[in-house]
Amino acid sequence: MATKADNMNSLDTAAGGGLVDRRQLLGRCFALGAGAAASGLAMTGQSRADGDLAQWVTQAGETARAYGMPAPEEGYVQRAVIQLYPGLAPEYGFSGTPLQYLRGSITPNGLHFEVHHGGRPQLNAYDHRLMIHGLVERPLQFDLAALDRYPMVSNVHFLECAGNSGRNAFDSGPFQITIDQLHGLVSNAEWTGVPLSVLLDEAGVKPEAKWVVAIGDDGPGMARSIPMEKMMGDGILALYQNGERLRPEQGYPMRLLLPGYEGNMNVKWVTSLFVTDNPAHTKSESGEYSELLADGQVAQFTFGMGVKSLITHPSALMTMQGPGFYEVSGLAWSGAGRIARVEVSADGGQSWADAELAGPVLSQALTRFRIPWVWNGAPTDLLSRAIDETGAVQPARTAWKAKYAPSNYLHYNAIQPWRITAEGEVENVYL
Ligand SMILES: Nc1nc2c(c(=O)[nH]1)N[C@H]1C(S)=C(S)[C@@H](COP(=O)(O)O)O[C@H]1N2
Ligand SMILES: [Mo]
Repeated sequence: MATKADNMNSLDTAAGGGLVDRRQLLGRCFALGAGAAASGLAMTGQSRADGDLAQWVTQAGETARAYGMPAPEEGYVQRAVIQLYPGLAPEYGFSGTPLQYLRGSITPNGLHFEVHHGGRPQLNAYDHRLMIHGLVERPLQFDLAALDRYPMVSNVHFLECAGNSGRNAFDSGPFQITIDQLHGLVSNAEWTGVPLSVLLDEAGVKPEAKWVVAIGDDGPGMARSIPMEKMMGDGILALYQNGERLRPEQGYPMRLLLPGYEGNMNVKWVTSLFVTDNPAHTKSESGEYSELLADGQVAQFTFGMGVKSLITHPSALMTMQGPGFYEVSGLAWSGAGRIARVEVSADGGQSWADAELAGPVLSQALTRFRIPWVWNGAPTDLLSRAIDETGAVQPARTAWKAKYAPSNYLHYNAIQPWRITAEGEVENVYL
């Protein structure tokens, strides 16, 4: 059998720093497992060094259970809970998806990120109503039972908070925190629900109606004005998340799902859709979610999230297991459509190679990318850069910063470099 050195060091590189074309891996021996002869027999239940069978193969196992849970060994895979004002307002906070532990593209429901401005309301789903009123022929009211009879669609889409990754905008950084804390306010789910066009058509939108003001049934009264074209286009009244009912954290029993639009417009626990001819300029859209630009102007309605990618593996505060083979893996997405390409650099941006995209590549959805890498043990910087189907390219941090006033941290989508030190530590850096 070929040795580790024969195999991994003789690969032609796809770009500098040891990036490899995936096709070259066919038939190669990775030599990452432990030799059975050298390390002794595995201590599984069936084959133990002492010849005894373990208890779990000689006795009946656990019975079937009504709702499944992850294995106890995986119990550490949890959201990173962050409270902005712990003593003062514990309900204003969020929890980040642990991207460092996930290797696919769908976010399990228990790990979908949360942002609550006033905490998760303790509402009763059976009493909950959605009202469509304002500039309509027939004001309508729906409960969950009525909505369950409507035709539905199922689409996979990412959701990202406008403030995600915002800590990287601060010059007081780069902060050495794990990726769930830095970039965890993005998740991806299959959302099932009733197209908003079906409900609005039934109410009969008047010709002069151009906007819909959506309000949630929680304390802070999240209210956002949404263009009628978006509502009538691909907007969904989501009732299900990855096949089961929405989680309470995600707006149970019903929320808006506006593909590609900044998180806060996806109003949770939605109770009112007020049809108007003008935007309402609510607090959420006049101050809270508007970006101060470099020239002193304010961008008020920045609905779509930019093209973005992150290497999740390896990522900040991980420790490499020594030189040799790794798969660099991450996520890319764009509010404007499909991801066309993700380029990865293993030499600080001097050279780039295309990563493989895990298909099907869906519009406005997280897309997993992967590329083989042989790390030679020397310090280097790993970067990824996404390009979407409209041709938009993920910017470098300096280009992103140049667009905005120094205080802005919203819509941060710049390239994230991870520094690999000689000791194999992974650090957050600004390039
Ligand atoms: N009613 C209501 N809707 C809301 C919020 C809220 O606090 N109340 N938070 C918004 C914000 S800022 C974001 S980023 C998304 C987060 O959705 P998630 O918690 O399901 O991930 O919900 C949005 N919808
Ligand atoms: Mo948000």
